[in-house]
Amino acid sequence: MTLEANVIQALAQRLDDAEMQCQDVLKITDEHPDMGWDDAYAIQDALRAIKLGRGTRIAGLKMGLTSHAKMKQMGVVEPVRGFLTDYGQVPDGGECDTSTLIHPKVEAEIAFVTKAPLKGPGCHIGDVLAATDFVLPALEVIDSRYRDFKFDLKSVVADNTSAARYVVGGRSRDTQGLDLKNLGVVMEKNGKVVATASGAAVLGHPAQSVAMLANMLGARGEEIPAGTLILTGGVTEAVAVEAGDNITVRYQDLGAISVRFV
Ligand code: 0L1
Ligand code: MG
Repeated sequence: MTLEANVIQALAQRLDDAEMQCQDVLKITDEHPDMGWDDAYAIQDALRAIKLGRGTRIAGLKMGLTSHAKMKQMGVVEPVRGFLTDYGQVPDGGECDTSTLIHPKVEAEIAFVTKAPLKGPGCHIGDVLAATDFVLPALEVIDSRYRDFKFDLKSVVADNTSAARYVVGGRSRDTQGLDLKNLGVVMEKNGKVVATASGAAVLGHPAQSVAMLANMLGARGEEIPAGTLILTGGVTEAVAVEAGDNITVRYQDLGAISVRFV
């Protein structure tokens, strides 16, 4: 760690204020170019503690930057992880209020809900599938608190990986008989197809993302508890949205989910 505890706390407070006041800020590595990954996750932990302190509940976990192409582009060897909040949930078919966001973008994702704890190191796809209760179609609304979405990876980790809102719904399915790797996804914006993908876009198989999360947490002596909702990362690119847009994502074998931006 290179940052003092009071600096970590102040940076977390700055990011929470930016989110709560919908006011963008400059990426924090401009001020702290030598901060490390431990500092970045310590700021994310402090951000979580600030939210918990005012009564927010943690509703799940997320992985970000899980496509190999995006990781290569960003020069990282590992995806990033963050957390989901209770206030971030938008019902399937519901409205997402853009006045509470800075510059939202949507990503189609596949969500897992666990029925048994998962702990790394050594966690693999087989462990994940055995510990999965069901999978759900999901849509994440990301909203970087950094001006113009301009950040580096350490800044984005501190900013809870741009987590903002999410929708889960559609048809929940047991993973038995479901080909998650080849599961097709079509995203429509205002009735026009804007992105298509398959589950393999996430680390070759979306369960690999959950395994990686368990291994990342395992390195800290933590685990994924039973009953955890996990967003595994975008299968599609992130698509910018504004008030008036309707997003529908259709999933092979998992139904469809939609959200309207107001
Ligand atoms: O959920 C994600 O994949 C987002 C990770 C953070 C990077 C971004 O905001 O695009
Ligand atoms: Mg995402």
